[in-house]
Amino acid sequence: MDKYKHRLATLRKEKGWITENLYMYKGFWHQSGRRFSIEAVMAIQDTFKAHPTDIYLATMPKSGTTWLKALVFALVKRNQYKNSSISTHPLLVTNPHICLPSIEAEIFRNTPTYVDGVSPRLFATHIPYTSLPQSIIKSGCRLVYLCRNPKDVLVSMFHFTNKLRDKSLGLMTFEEAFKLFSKGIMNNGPYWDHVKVYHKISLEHPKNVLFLTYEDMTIDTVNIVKRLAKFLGYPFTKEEEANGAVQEIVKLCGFKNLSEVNKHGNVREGMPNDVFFREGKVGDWKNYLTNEMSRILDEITEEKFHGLDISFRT
Ligand code: PAP
Repeated sequence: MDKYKHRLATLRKEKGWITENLYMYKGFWHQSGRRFSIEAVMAIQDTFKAHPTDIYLATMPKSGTTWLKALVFALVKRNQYKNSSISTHPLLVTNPHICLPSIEAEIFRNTPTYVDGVSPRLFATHIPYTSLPQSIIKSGCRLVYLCRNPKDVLVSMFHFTNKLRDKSLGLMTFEEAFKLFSKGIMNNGPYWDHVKVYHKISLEHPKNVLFLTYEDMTIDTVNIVKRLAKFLGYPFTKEEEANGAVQEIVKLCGFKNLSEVNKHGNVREGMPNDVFFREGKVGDWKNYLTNEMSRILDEITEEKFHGLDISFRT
């Protein structure tokens, strides 16, 4: 990580959420000195090599990453765990972030899991499309992008931040979170730019990039899971559908089940399993945003997404 430290001095800096500062790199804000950081992005660009059979899940933080990781892991590995006793399924004993790692965390391990990974290798990332290593872009692999209503992302990130924030920074107020978010300042943000680039790529490469929303996944879970399975090359057979295999995966990966499994323990030191499970609902923002805050975010969203077919069901 230290190898990239000297580059930070030349970058624009802003107030951070979980960490003291965020740095602007290739049009996006990144924290420093830990996983999911500017150093991770640089190290990945330098060393990571994608395989054409890889599957990537890309999200802005707090857009449903944990849920999507669970669903994709369960879908792709369903035959592997078909005959094991149901209680030994990894998702019943382990956090989805362990089952399906993020490259920004793996890159700093002594032996990253992807070194000997069986095909297809499954990875997640919060890295903006424009900063992904060329090998991911050019390898022809499949990528699922999941986005969520910005107001719920803001609220979710606000809570996550106050659970994990450096103690020296004190608690963040919601007003502070709102101000930073609406200026685009958040790790991997601006939110709108992150979404827009992946949306554009999904239109240009529909066979390689699938664009989903958390809201559709919540409202229409079974159909979205079937669509996801087909896109990834693991469609459900008629027999599986008749036997309730889709519903089984939906239940296994549902908020109720995963939040129960992850009540205790840690993903790693300082990162409790339960920090990824809060409400799991669409529209919790109504409990936090004033009318004025809501109006401002609506205006920004309308302006940024103008002419694009990006909307969030309620
Ligand atoms: P990450 O990007 O840091 O990995 P991510 O999983 O995207 O976090 O965000 C957590 C959000 O997903 C939480 O939303 P909330 O704060 O509004 O409640 C969390 O509750 C929600 N979440 C986690 N697992 C599920 C699930 N199985 N179904 C629906 N929502 C979920």
